[in-house]
Amino acid sequence: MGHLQLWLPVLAGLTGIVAQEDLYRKVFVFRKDPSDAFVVLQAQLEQPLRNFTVCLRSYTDLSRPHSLFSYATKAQDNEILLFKPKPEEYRFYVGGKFVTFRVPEGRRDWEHVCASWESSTGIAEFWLNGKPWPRKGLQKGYTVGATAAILLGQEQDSFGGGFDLYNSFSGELTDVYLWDTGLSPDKMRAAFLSLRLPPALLAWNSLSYEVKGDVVVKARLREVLGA
Ligand SMILES: *[C@@H]1O[C@H](CO)[C@@H](O)[C@H](O)[C@H]1NC(C)=O
Ligand SMILES: [Ca+2]
Repeated sequence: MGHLQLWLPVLAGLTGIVAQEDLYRKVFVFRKDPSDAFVVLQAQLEQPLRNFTVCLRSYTDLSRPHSLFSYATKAQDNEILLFKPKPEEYRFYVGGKFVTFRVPEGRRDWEHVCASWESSTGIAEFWLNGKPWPRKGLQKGYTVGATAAILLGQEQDSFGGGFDLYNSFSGELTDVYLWDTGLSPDKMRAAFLSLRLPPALLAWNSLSYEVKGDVVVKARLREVLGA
């Protein structure tokens, strides 16, 4: 189980006891499809974001649309969103706008994604299994709000709610990180390879989270570096 701390969340409406835990070699199993379950993540955000990187690893056999990472503010439900409308496409939203990254249809294996964004240029990077895709751009000059509801498993259409069960995630998620910087190519590779990473706003090895509904923390069944 590792190191466990209990503290009270500050986010109104998402109350309860939050565990802070080292989830090394563990996964969240979202057991149902469709599902109303989700996991609330607590990040230490002190100021709006002008740069960020989000990374995670997922394993699913879903072919319907599903959300991977949903960061909503009161002003914008799709403030940061990683969404997979179909197996061969990722959508990366910043401030309600999105760019699309077409990917080979998965081999039904673990997929590692990192998406980063930089306000000064609007450049969005998308890395799949340690490899960068052609960069795109959106929302130059935008600032991502710091007061956020950050959820795994559901796509928010309002702050902390407004779920469509047919956009829910079903399967396994692990290695979730959020940084307030754009990661260097070396660190993007390190995230894919599960190597040492810079301090993060959300880090899998000290994750403050709260499970809501049918989500189970389990050990990994095998190594996840499938690519
Ligand atoms: C965001 O990234 C740009 C480009 O790397 C950098 O110049 C800027 O200082 C960063 N801003 C913040 C607030 O971290
Ligand atoms: Ca939404």
